[in-house]
Amino acid sequence: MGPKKIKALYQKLGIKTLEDLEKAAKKGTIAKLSGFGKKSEENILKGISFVKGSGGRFLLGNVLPEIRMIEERLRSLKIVSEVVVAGSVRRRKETVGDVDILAISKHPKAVMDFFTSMKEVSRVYAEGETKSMILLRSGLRADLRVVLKESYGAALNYFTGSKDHNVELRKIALSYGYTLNEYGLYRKTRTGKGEHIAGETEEELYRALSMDYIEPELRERTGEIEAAQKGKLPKLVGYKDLKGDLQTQTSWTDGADNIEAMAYAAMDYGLHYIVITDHTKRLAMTHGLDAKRIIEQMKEIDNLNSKFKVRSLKFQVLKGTECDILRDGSLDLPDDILKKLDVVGISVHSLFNLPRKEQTERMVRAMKNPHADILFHPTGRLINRRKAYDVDMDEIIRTAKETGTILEIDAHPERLDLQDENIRKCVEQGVRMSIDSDAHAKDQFSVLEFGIAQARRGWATRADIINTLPVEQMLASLK
Ligand code: DGT
Ligand code: CA
Ligand code: CA
Ligand code: ZN
Repeated sequence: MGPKKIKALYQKLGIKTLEDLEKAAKKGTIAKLSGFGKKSEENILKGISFVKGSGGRFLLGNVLPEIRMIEERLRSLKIVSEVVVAGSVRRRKETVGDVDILAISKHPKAVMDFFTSMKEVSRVYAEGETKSMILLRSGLRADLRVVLKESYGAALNYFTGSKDHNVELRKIALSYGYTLNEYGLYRKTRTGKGEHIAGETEEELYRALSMDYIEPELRERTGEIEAAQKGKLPKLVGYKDLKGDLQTQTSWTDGADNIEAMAYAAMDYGLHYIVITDHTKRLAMTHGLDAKRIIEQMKEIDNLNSKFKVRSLKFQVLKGTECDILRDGSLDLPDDILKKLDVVGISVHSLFNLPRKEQTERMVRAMKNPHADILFHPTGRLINRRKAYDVDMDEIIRTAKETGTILEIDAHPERLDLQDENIRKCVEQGVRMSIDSDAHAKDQFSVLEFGIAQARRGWATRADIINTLPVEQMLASLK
């Protein structure tokens, strides 16, 4: 809903909370307001049930900083020789149910006391010798298990999951006459718990099961075990492989910082180039750029690049746009302007509810524009908040292949769009992607990590991601 509708709901019906909104929509009072109808009431109810259905899972990007702080603090204890966060966090799943921490220590009681009395703890559900469970003030639940060195790999493997991955590994162990549990891999014997085969490290565990090591991001039981048995796992794009960022916004529109500040922040982050992609005029609330202002912006970028040269800084700012796709699939800037830009990103920011066929045709037409280089956040979903727009993704991926349009993996923790399943399809069909921060401020480049994680979950290698390339090669790989 836009500001006008929100204002009407607040002023005319006194709606302040999600509950108020749901009650009013169910009673049918919203449909009677001017500017609303039966359809908008239905959409409101659909939206509410979607939010409620997200089941209280936390966005990885929102909780990882706190998790890392706790991890670091445990690691710094002398009595702890190793600590790692397992579970869905280690698999870098986009949302997290709870946190599963493992530590090696010979003094479990002292570690548990430390853990349960941290300042972030709001409740202690259980404190034991080997396992404790707490609730953090942030609402997140965390479990800590203390294990012995000899079963560390087996425990790590077990508590990293996914459950489906574990179940399959156990079956394979059985087929070799072994048993696998969180203490280790054992050969069955007639008496006792069996002969210990492996368990101190995950690497030796996978080796003992005759397969290659499987990265945590792949452990979702989607073919990774078969690939590991055949030695056919991809070499995943690495967390330090990005050389540039192809989507950033500045104070020219709705960003917080100017171009120069964004450039220096990107340099500090270790990048070699960024593309400035401010919004276009259709997005009036962001003060989107028209042809005249984008030409001014290009001059500013030229000047900045000259300044960098004088200072012998090997960093380049590229000219770009996040150009709105209009209702009919035409673009919000004329072709003679798009032609002058280094990188043209296109995105849907309006009419999310078009029928599937119309939405698909609209996007396909936009992708066919010879200047349209990258389709930004291709599905428009916001995790836990908004579903993807109804669009035929197979058709979008086919069109990307046909036209040479890059599909973006927007790394914003709430977007992660493309998501893993679609990334995997792109990888299989040879459609290349970019991983971009969509930064709106200079401290937001760090979200790139989440885009890379999502790419890895989608089996992407370096070759699948164009901004792993140096700037000239990246540009040469665009339409
Ligand atoms: P979450 O917390 O919902 O984001 O997802 P996970 O994967 O962290 O799941 P969680 O916290 O319930 O359990 C952590 C890991 O422990 C899970 O990934 C695999 C393992 N695990 C939990 N329950 C079972 C089970 O019943 N069987 C097997 N084989 N493994 C399990
Ligand atoms: Ca978990
Ligand atoms: Ca758990
Ligand atoms: Zn923006």
